Amino acid sequence: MKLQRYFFGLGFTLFLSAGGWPVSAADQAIRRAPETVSVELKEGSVTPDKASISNAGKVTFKVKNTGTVAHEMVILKTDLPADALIVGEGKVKEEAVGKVIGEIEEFPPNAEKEITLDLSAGRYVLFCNVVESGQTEGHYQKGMRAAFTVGSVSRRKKSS
Ligand SMILES: [Cu+2]
Repeated sequence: MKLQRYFFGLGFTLFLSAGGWPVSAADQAIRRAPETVSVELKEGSVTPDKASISNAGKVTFKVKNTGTVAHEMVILKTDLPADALIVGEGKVKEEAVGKVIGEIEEFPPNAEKEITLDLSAGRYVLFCNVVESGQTEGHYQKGMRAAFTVGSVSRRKKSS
């Protein structure tokens, strides 16, 4: 029948213009392109190439130590500002200030490590929790920290 063929043709055209098999919004969220965040670690700083990503999901952190001593990177979920984490004996008290989602253990200069994490929307702090022997201040206190945001989380006012 002519009309049936018309509808079949129309349906097929819509199918193609929609990009193939339809997927639910939830599936699309899971399948969003994997995010990659490059991070540079060195004495006094943690520098991600982006401070936020727009959607929750898998994130690969490619972390390079461009400093001259060993560093590590902790990914902590917390609502506290990056520079306001509680410190004891030079170290951030991780369990007291948030939830550790992942960690790249201490690794040497000129090396690169990566970690892939499934991050939910929210605020994070990326920091190094190394304390060199004989030092009272850890790398975190010396500036090795950066805020990182996932999803549409309202901006925190900058403390001045
Ligand atoms: Cu460090």
